[in-house]
Amino acid sequence: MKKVLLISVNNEKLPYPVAPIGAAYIAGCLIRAGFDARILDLCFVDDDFSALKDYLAGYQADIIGISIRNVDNLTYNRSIFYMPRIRDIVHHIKTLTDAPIVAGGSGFSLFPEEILRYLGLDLGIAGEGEQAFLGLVEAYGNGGGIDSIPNISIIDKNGTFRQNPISYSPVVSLPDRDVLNNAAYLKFGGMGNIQSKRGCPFKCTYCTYPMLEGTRLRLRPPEEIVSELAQMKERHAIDYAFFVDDIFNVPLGHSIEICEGMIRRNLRIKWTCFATPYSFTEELARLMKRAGCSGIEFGSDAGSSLTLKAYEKHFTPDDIINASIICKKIDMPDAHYIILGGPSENDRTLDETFRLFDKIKPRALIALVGVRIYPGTDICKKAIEDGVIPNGKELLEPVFYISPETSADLLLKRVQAWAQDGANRVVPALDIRCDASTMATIRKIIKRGPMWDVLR
Ligand code: B12
Ligand code: SF4
Repeated sequence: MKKVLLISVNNEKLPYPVAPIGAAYIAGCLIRAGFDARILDLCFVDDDFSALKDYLAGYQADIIGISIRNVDNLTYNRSIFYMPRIRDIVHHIKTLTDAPIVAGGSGFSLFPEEILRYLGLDLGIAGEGEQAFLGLVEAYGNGGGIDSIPNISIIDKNGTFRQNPISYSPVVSLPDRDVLNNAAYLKFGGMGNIQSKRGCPFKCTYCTYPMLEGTRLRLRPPEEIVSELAQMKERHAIDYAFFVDDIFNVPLGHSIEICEGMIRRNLRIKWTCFATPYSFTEELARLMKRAGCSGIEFGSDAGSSLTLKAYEKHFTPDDIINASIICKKIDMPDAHYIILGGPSENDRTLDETFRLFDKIKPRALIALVGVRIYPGTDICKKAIEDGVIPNGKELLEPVFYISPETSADLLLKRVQAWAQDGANRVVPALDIRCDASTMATIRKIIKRGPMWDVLR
């Protein structure tokens, strides 16, 4: 039987360690097809090289998959670029085995060519990995060709990069959680992760999610999701979950059905999710609360209608106010992510944004400064037009868009002054209320779940 080793290289522990559910999806698919698939998770190991050496000495894998979730931490001014460590890991694996190495994961999918070249690899899978990796494993050793397998990224013998067309499977399968170290994630403040759908139909200018998951929503049956949650609790003692959907509350009917199913089964699992203020209703909020939701993270982005339009958001400042009023009314903790300094941002739009969030006073306000620029996004084109980056700029190492109508210095000064003024304001770019020692203290108070809940 062919042996496949998936190596999850992510070891970021902030805001909490995140279990490699993507690799678990791939493992599930391979195991169901009759292969021996395992995960080596480097999140909690002290020494990457010895962990690799020990594991590969005991498990002679025929194919190795590297799961690359994060390229960088998306934080202007406090940027962490994770790739150099991943390159060292790949180089080390090559000294231990001749097995072919295939790269994949969300980070990889955003930069397939750049990452293959950076890591010195010639094979990867961009986007969803289940079907493509299964096809590749089946082809390997049987002399089968891989040209017709979707999503494959290759650097050929002449050094030319080729990307097979990206396809999104109509049905989302199930991850295999037996191959995950669930207990360690729960111990260190993490949660179980679950996906109720894939895809996002919106087209916000900076966002990579529709590129990763497609623009068409692929919904899983609500009953299946509820059963998966029940199994997570019974089999793996997971009592806190995060819906990793791009947006939980779209489409509304699907999220309502999931909550109703959770209430019927009386799961007693706490959970959180990302939501949009668009079409957020009191009925849904109440059901979410009854179903165990302990806090909602809204991707609100800005309080100024001009900035929201510039991001091509699908909602207005009134929708944000409405969502916040609903949360207050039913006592649901709400965190709003805002992105300061995007296209058309100036002193006036900043004032509008600050004013709106001063008025609604959410439990937490997480303010990102600057917009991480990714290839293929509209903001990348805008950044070139506005002269923020030259055409052809390499973007693997993080580069941020800051509106030419303001400047990084000015922006940071204003944000600093504003953030001091409210205990609910978190600014990663300035280490305000989210530096490592504050996070460690909060983690002692909040055993699991998002740490912003502690802010008042
Ligand atoms: C939910 C989420 C979060 C939640 C996670 C909650 C939880 N408990 O799981 C929270 C809010 C905590 C979070 C935090 C962060 N996140 Co986040 N997050 C996401 C999101 C929306 C979904 C991730 C997910 O679970 N997807 C579902 C799984 C099934 O998909 P997947 O992992 O991509 O796996 C598929 C493929 O990639 C592939 N695949 C995966 N592994 C492998 C391996 C091989 C060999 C192959 C062939 C294929 C393959 O197949 C899988 C199945 O189809 C993504 C965006 C997105 N839509 O993907 C961002 C995303 C992953 N996050 C990102 C980042 C950067 C972060 C943070 C660093 C931000 C920060 N500063 O806090 C932290 C890091 C946290 C950590 N400890 O690692 C980036 C990563 C890219 C980058 N720029 O580096 C993404 C892509 C968003 C973006 N900007 O584009 N995140
Ligand atoms: S920001 Fe949210 S709503 Fe907009 S495209 Fe991305 S995931 Fe979809």
